[in-house]
This record gives sequence, C-alpha cells and structure tokens, in this order.
Amino acid sequence: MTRTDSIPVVADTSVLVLTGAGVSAESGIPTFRDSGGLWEQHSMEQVATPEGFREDPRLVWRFYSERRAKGRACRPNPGHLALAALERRLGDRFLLVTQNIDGLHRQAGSERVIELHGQLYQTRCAHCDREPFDDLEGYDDERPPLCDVCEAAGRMGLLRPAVVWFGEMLDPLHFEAISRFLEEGRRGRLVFLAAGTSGSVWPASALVDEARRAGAGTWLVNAAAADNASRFEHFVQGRSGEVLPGLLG
Ligand code: BV8
Repeated sequence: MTRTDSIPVVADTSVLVLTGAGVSAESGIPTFRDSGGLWEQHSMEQVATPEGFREDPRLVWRFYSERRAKGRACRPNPGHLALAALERRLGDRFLLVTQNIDGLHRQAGSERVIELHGQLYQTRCAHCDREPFDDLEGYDDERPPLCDVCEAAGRMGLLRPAVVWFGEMLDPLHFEAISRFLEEGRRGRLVFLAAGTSGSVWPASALVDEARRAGAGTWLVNAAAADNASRFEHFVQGRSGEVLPGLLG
C-alpha cells in the first residue's frame, strides 16, 4: 500500500467512489463506530434491524427522529464539495455510492449518487408497498406513526424510516448500476476511491474487490486504517474534508 498525493484523473478515467459516515463527520454528524458514535447510545440490534423495530418501534423512531433533527442543522463540508466538483468534471464517467443516509452529497450538488442504505428524510410503510415519501418529521411521541393507505384499507400499518437495516436486502438495481459502470469504465482507466468508511458492513465493503476485478486502481482515504484497508493499493490517512480537495483537485 503506497501513499499518494493526487489521483491521476486523465481524459479516459472513470471514477467510482464509496463514502461512509466519516465523510459526514466534519459536517457534525456522528459516525457509527468511533467513540461517541451513534451505536454507543443504542445497540445496532435495537435500532437498526427489523427485529428491533418490531420489538420497540418507538425507540427506533426516537433514534431516527434525533438524527433527522440533528442532520437538518448540518451542511456539506469540503469533502462533499470536492466530490460534487469531480462529478461536474467527469460527467457520466463518475459514480458516487454512499452508505450515508444524511443527504449531504445531494445538498453539495452531487447528482450521480446511489444511496445504498436508503434516505434518512424518507419514510415508508413497513406493511404495504406504497412509495417511500419525503418526510422531515420527528416521531417521538408514545405511538409510532401509522400508514394512512393501510388505514383506508382497514388494516394497521406502521410507518418506518426508508433505510436498509441489518439483515435486509439492498436494492439489486443499485448493484446492477455499479457493475454496469465498472464494465463500461474498464475500457479506459478505472479508479475506485473509498472515503470515510470502516469497511465493516457488507455488501458495501466488498465493492473494492469488484473494482479490483474490473482492473481499477484503488484508493482509501480514512482517518484511521479501515477493516478492509489491506485491499487498497493506496491509503491516504487523514480527514476527508482536508484530503479530498487536494487529492481530487
Ligand atoms: C445484507 C442503516 C443480505 C441506516 C446500516 C457476518 C459477516 C459479514 C457480514 C455479515 C455477517 N452477518 C450479517 C452480515 C451482513 C450485514 C453486515 O455487513 N453486518 C456487519 C455488521 C458484519 N449486512 C447486512 O445485513 C446488509 N444486508 O447483507 O442483505 C442478507 C440478508 C439477510 C441475511 C444476511 C445477508 C445491510 C447493511 C445495511 C445496514 N444498515 N445503516 C442507518 O441508520 O444509517 S449500516 C451502517 O453502517 C450505516 O449505514 C453506515 O454507513 C454503515 C457503515 O459504517 P461506516 O459508514 O463505515 O461508518 P463507521 O462509523 O463504521 O466508520 C466511519 C469511518 O470513518 C471510520 O473508519 C473512521 O476512522 C473514519 N472517519 C471518521 N472521521 C473521519 C473519517 N474518515 C475521514 N475523515 C473523517 N473526518
């Protein structure tokens, strides 16, 4: 693994990026696994699994309502902005995959974004297949919110955050789009950059392997060595808001 100070983005280069909670840390959003992180106050099983939601939907809604309120005060940082600028330079030779649900990449101007784990500011029904809808609300009262579509059909349906919990399938269309991007990108130079992620959650953590199979050069930007750091050729240790502008400039 070698250090590098800039990623060579030349004429025929395609760049696939994966971001995690570390990219939003400098915007004031706590990560999951750093000290003081989100899982410290609650166990993952309690607030980020379907079983936890069945067990105590009010606790889960308090957890996500708190994140909605906190997230609304947060703004994109230079790391988000550097990625949006790279997209403007590369167009369809750029694709951003994020594990983050905070919406800060879109706020920063990124459009070619795949939100693998869903969106914090969307709500869906846990029981019917109504479309997820935009929702900035917090729900921390005694009763979790109910689905009005279900109610109109004479049944009870709980509303839930439109995010992917542990043990839940991710949208297969997302992985089809990623594989297609890598396939098309391998005709030229291909770069895979992961930033601000511990590399501890599958299937996002395996993207580096798929990128390497497609012949991509691989970079990791992270404040600490990540679980899957050894699978990257280049590792730049540092805060993404400080490193990405120079690395991608
Ligand atoms: C699935 C919900 C098929 C939304 C999240 C055993 C072994 C391996 C895998 C598994 C296993 N058992 C089960 C699995 C699969 C499981 C999994 O990976 N479990 C892990 C815990 C082992 N995955 C799943 O269940 C996925 N679905 O596989 O479906 C299936 C179905 C049934 C049964 C089996 C398989 C679903 C995964 C989605 C889970 N949902 N969140 C939300 O509330 O946000 S994941 C959660 O963790 C967040 O989304 C978060 O994004 C994600 C990953 O964390 P990171 O983003 O990496 O954040 P973290 O805090 O960990 O790290 C931050 C990093 O940034 C640190 O390294 C830090 O050093 C660095 N950093 C900090 N500040 C900065 C910085 N870097 C740069 N600059 C800074 N300023």
